[in-house]
Amino acid sequence: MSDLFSLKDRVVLVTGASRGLGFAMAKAMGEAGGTVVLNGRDAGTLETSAGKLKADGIKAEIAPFDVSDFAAAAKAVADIAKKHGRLDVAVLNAGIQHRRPLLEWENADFQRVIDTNLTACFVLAREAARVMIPRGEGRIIMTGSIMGIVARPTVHAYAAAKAGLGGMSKTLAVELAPKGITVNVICPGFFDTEMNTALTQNPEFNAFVKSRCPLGRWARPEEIGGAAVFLASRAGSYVNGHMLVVDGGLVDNL
Ligand code: GCO
Repeated sequence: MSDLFSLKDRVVLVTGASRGLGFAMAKAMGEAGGTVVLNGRDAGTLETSAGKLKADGIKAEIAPFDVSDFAAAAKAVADIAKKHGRLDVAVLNAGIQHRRPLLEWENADFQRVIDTNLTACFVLAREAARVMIPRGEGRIIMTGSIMGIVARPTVHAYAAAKAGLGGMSKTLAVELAPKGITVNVICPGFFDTEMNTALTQNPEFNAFVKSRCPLGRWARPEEIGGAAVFLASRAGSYVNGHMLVVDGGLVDNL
C-alpha cells in the first residue's frame, strides 16, 4: 500500500474495540501499520480480541476502562501518552443502544446512553487534545450514525447522542485545526454487528434494510475499516469537520 494510507509509527486508541465496528477499525488501522490500543470494559474479552490481531502480525495493546467512568478514561489517555510518548489518533467509538417505545423510557436510561455515547466522547476528545496539542498534530475520529441524520422509532437517546456528536465534532474541528488536529465523524448505516442482533434477526427489519439500501444488504463490519484508515492517515490530512456516511447509499434512497 502506498505511504498515503500508512499508519506506520502511529499510536491509535480505539474505544469499544473488543468487537463490532471498533474491532474492525482497530484491525484495519493495525494492518495499515499503526500500534492499536484496544479499549473495552472487560479485560479478558479485550485480551482475546487483541490476541486475534497479534496473530495477524498487528501491534496491539489493551486499555480496559469504561468510557462512562470519565476519570478512568482521562487517566487511560494520559497513560498511553506517557508510555508511548504520543497519541496520534483517537477513535471514539464505544457506544450502547437502548430501544424502547417512548413511554417506557426511564430518565436514567436516557442519561446512561448520553453519558456513554456523547459525554464520554467529549471527555476523551479533550484528553486526547491535551496530549496531541504539544506535538502539534493529531486525529480525532468519532463513530456517529445515520441515526444522527435520519430517524427511526424507539432509539431516542442514541439518536440524540449521535446528532450531538455531529455538532460537537464541528466545534472541536474549528477549534483544534489551528493546533494541527482534525476532528471527523464516521456515520455508519446498518451493520451486521452484535449490537444489532435484535434487528438482523427481525425478519421485517431485515427486509426493510435490504429493500431500502441500494446495495441490497447489511454492511459487514470490516467495511468500516477503510473510512477510519483514510481519516487517520496522510490521505485525510485536509478533511476536517466532516461527517463521512458509510451506509451503502441508504439515506439517499427515498
Ligand atoms: C438501531 C441500531 C443502530 C443502527 C445505527 C445505524 O437500533 O438503530 O441499533 O445501531 O445500526 O443507528 O448506524
